[in-house]
Amino acid sequence: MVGHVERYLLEKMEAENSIHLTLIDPEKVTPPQASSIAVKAKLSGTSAIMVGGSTFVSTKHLDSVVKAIKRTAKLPVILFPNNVTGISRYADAIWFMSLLNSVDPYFLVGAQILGAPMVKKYRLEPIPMGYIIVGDGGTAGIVGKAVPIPYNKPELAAAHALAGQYLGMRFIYLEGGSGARKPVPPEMIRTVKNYIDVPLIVGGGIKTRKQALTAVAAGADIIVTGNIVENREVKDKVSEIIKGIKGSR
Ligand code: 1GP
Repeated sequence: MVGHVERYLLEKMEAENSIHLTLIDPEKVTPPQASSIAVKAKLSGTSAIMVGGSTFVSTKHLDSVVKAIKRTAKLPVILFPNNVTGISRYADAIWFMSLLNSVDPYFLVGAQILGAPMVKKYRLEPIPMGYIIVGDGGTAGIVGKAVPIPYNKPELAAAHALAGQYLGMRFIYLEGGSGARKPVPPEMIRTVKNYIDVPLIVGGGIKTRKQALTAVAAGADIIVTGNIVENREVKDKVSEIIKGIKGSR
């Protein structure tokens, strides 16, 4: 059941310990901008491109963004959907995710039921992932009707993560919220990592090499950055973060 993209990620992690994924929010870019960000991020050593945002984007625009990235960067494109409207037939894979601390069944399993037939029809590779919103939660927390787990309750995040693993999710994502003032703290990452055996993804508010290094040293297997690629310094910033990741273990 493990598909090409998941195998690629696992092999990369095996070889490099920790890896970096670049998140592009289709609402914030034109297709040429997305392609330029992805090409620069690839040159800096990012392993794949995630495409998704917290609010609505037209499928037509999403398709154009994904196609532009695929054409130029030639890296796997993994959808990071906030709803069924985040599915594009042109991507390689999709984080088939459940927002584990949402109070709304729609974000736990409702959107997934609506989206599953489309994932099959488009032959997208589903990668099961448990998504947990922590800290102040940001836009994703509001849109997903989450009860964000406070940073000082790492054992609660760990309980959510372990439940996700026991339910069969093959990745766990600790989300501090895009543009979070404070990234997920190392104590929370460490506690969660000690509980689970599946790869741990950490994102939200990581802007510097030091923050990336701290997250990886605490146990993050995959670091996701989004906001920092939305400005002109994309290459420098992503290189800096990746140097932090590679110099860590
Ligand atoms: C958001 O975790 C990601 O879903 C990335 O966050 O945009 O703050 O890098 P940033």
